[in-house]
Amino acid sequence: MELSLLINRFDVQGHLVVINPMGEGNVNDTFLAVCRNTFDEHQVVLQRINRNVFPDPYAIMQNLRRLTAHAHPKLAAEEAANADRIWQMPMIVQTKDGKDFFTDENGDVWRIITRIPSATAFNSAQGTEHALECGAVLGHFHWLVSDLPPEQMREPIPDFHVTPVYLQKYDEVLRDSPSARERIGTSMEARRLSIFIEQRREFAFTLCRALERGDLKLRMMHGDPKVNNIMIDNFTGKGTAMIDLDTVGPGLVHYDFGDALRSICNHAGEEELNLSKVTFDMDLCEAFCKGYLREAREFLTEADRAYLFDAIRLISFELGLRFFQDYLAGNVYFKTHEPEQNLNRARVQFRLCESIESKERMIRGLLEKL
Ligand code: GN1
Ligand code: MG
Repeated sequence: MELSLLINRFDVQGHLVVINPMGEGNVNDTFLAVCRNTFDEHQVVLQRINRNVFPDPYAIMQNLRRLTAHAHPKLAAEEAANADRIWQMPMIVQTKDGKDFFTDENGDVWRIITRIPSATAFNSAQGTEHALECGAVLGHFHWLVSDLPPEQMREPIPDFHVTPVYLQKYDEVLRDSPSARERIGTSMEARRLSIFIEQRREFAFTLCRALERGDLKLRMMHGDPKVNNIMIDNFTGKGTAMIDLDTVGPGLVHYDFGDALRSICNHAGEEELNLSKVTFDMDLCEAFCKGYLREAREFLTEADRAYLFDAIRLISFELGLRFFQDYLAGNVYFKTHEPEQNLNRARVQFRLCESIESKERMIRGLLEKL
């Protein structure tokens, strides 16, 4: 179906002027639509939910409805109390017949959300002030959802951040796919990554076991808080919103904390080919943690804090493992432009994981002092 016809199904004010692809997501298809009439303009974000990644798009939309119903009144109350600091969250734009999404003739689910205006999501950290704001935005988001009971939300992707499950998928692809075994057999780099994984098998269970023991408890998490999902106000430079809310669901806030840091503290980004450029930046880490703890201190327990270092180390390992597994499986999950891209993404994350490991004492010291 034509994008302009799709827009017409929704209750968007004004006439469509332009609709263009937007963002750098690895999963959903995202477009920015600008609609105008004589006296005003509305910019909205149209997305097709990737059914390959989100097996139940309706659950995603139900979650988004629950999340916004919970968070928007809290945001409004905050604004009433202090108009100097405005936090935002996108809003669902319904279809003309009052639904939260539209299903097309192929069974694809489309939805529209409002765009956070006058704000930018950067693809990499712009400096310590930016990193601090990113931390504050994530901390504030966790505060917003800290009283949303996890049992009220559905799991957007089964076992999305359960690292041992990715180990299992990796083992399965090696067991079941001769071409995956061949890749490891013929590429030295792939073999090196497989050894890297073997050396960290036990470690992969760290957060799950802490949850089983009851040291950590299930809360609401964002699920994908990388740097370009954090919006910064163009005028004030202050963080204003978390976007990309599809993965919000029950989990450990630790994965979010680690995921944000692994993306913010790596200047080289996820696609770097020169591994020597991939390191974990301590100044950005310190700034992020300050911003995060400013907002999150209230609900983080001592036990939570004890696992923060492991979280940073684990998420770079987990993401590297996910990229590598997808490479071995023939690139079926993450979008790619060339066949070795997921292999290279895995190399970057594992190098970052090594950098984090080599800075363990410094990172732990920092986390204790804050
Ligand atoms: C995917 O689509 P995007 O870029 O927002 C992935 C995240 C990864 C990220 C790495 C649902 O997010 O978990 O951290 O790529 N999202 C999903 O770039 O798998
Ligand atoms: Mg995402």
